[in-house]
Amino acid sequence: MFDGLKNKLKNIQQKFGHSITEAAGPEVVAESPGEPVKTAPESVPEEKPIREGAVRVPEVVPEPPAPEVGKTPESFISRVRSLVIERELVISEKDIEEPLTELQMVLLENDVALDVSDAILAYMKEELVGSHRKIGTSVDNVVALALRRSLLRVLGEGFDLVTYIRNHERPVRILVTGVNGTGKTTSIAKMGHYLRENGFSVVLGAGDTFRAGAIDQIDEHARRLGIKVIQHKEGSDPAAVLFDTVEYAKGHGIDVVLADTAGRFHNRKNLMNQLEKIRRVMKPDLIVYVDEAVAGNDAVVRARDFNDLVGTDAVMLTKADMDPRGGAAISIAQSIGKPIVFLGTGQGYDDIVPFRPAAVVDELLGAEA
Ligand SMILES: Nc1nc2c(ncn2[C@@H]2O[C@H](COP(=O)(O)OP(=O)(O)O)[C@@H](O)[C@H]2O)c(=O)[nH]1
Ligand SMILES: [Mg+2]
Repeated sequence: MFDGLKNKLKNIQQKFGHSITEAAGPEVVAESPGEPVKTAPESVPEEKPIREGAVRVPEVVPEPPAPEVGKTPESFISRVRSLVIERELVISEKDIEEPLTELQMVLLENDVALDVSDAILAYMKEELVGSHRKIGTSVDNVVALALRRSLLRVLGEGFDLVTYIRNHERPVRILVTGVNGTGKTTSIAKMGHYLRENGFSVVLGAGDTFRAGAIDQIDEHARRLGIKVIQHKEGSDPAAVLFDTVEYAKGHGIDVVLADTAGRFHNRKNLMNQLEKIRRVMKPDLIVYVDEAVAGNDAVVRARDFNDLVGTDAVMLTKADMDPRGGAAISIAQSIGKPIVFLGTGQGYDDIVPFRPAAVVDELLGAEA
């Protein structure tokens, strides 16, 4: 997932590190390179391989290191010093101008929306420009932490569907919207499976009545999962099917209604009118907009469009498993101001991951939680 962007971000972080280290000069590397080493080995943190994004907690002072065979304490200390900021590090905007421009290029090349890339750059400046006093933290870690925080700010909070349902009156009515082929019906099946595993009962509504194949498709998913589906004939009014689905849920004490819809109609205006009618009739508690991560910026533009026209409460991004760029996943929440609820990560029913911003950033920066 997002491998292309991940590798580019690794390079960019190194560039930030170089630019900052160069600008800061010998101060960062050592207090005074020629001077005898004042610090005794006992007080120097143990050297650990520094991984991008791994933030060393300064308070944890490990056991004094046993000098390695064949290595003098001096060479050990100087190696540690080269990784550690020994005193206050002051970063000016000019110091990071070049890597910032490169970062923006990388973000745009990977389909991050322009306004979101601007926001990330502004956050990076906010995080980095100024003075840092982080004894025991390497320049690389200052950069990694800044990038981590900047990305977290644009990713938003996510949306915990299980908690939402727990705190909500039943049945919870979830309407799924989005254009054709993005994975709506598959995602409904996955959500049904996920919710049942979390202890909720579910009924599906076959609201894509535009073609017979769509009804057969959701019916087949429901059969395989052993979930009830309410369906009418091809060409019937989807609002009526979904009304019946809600009535069924009420009558049978079902916790959640998952309502499928058509992604296309005779024309766009008709589709929007149809969705508007469904909304009036079934009164959804949540409208989940589905789009595919691989569509990149197109997904962001469409999401904005659907949000403006029929409303959206949360977004599910499918096909994240096929997306090397990650631009839509990074941009969509900030662009439309609505959280991502799930990522679709494959074609199996288990390939659904609740969207946890911290986990996505860990994935992007190759770090542990
Ligand atoms: N690789 C991958 N394929 C997916 C994912 N979600 C859906 N698909 C596939 O996308 C295609 C279209 O899905 P469908 O549910 O019919 O889309 P709909 O027209 O929006 O209802 C199907 O072949 C699905 O198996 C996903 O997360 N990853
Ligand atoms: Mg469908």
